[in-house]
Amino acid sequence: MPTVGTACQTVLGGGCTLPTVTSTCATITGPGCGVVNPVQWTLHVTPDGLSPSISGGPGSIPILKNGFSIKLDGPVAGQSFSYVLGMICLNPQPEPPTPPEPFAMVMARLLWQPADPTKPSQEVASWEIGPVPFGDPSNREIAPLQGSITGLDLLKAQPGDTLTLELTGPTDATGRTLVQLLVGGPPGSAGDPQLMVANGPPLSLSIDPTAASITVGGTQQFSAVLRGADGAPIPGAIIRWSTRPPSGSVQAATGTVDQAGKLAATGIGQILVVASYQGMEAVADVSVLTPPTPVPGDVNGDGQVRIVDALLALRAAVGLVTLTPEELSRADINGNGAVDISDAAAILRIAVGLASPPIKA
Ligand SMILES: [Ca+2]
Ligand SMILES: [Ca+2]
Repeated sequence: MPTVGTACQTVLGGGCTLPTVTSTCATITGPGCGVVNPVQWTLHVTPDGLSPSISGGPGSIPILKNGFSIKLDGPVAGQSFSYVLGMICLNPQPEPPTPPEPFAMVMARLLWQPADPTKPSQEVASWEIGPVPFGDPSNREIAPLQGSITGLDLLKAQPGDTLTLELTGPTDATGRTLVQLLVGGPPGSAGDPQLMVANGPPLSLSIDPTAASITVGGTQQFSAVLRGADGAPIPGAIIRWSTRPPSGSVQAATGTVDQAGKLAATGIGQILVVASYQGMEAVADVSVLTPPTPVPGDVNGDGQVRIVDALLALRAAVGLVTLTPEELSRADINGNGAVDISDAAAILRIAVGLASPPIKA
């Protein structure tokens, strides 16, 4: 199992195309390629909650008891997480006590609420943040407070579960909050409080089948399985499906894959079907071929003209079965647009070797 990059990805299977540069995390694909990624989620704290991306302008919100939540869209592997929170101390006091007391401590809790209402909310971590130093509110002195917590296990978290960061701050004698949280601003700035969750055990993604050959107009169902470090499947992962052309000079096929993993091919060539999960990919290589030339008399389309084809035509001629347009085309030997007794007889003669099949344009 080659490892690519610095603990970026571990490659499973023989079909992976390795990048030439291995110093950075690169996209690794290939037919049947399974890529293992240590998943990492960066969640940004916004006034409305946790978000994978930042929205809104910079601002600050008072911390009294604030809950910032996000609904997970997939399982999260987690053994540790780190946090960076930009805190502002509202300093209403004329002078801090001497020596300064760490008066502005903030309690933080990370809660996991399963979507299943019968399962209780679990506290996965709790810690104290601070002391938030005194600052001049007009200067907005920001204390970026950071740390990490280990021992989380969110591997069993499922899509639809909720992760909540709860911050509780102190108040002064009048009940006014003493600490604000700076939110908004560019990623990585002091105004971008964030949690990095799920720097945990690797997951792997596999696709089945890893290669397929279908004809234009045909479909192929694919499935993808996410596995944990122990190899056990993790149900409920939301896999994204897409296609892309193969690398190289081969002809690219056309087709679309739906979000249930079913490919519908519309043009001949090669096409890659890609299952994606949190930056991981598993890729299948698909050949899209021209449909075989229909053989006149081969009503059931198995490639041979046999007595069973004649019987099928006979049953269609007397109205016992209804043929598909393709079957009808192959059964209509005399080309009159319908299946009749004479077609059945002609097919029978072909089947027993008394006649040769007509050449059909
Ligand atoms: Ca046949
Ligand atoms: Ca006919």
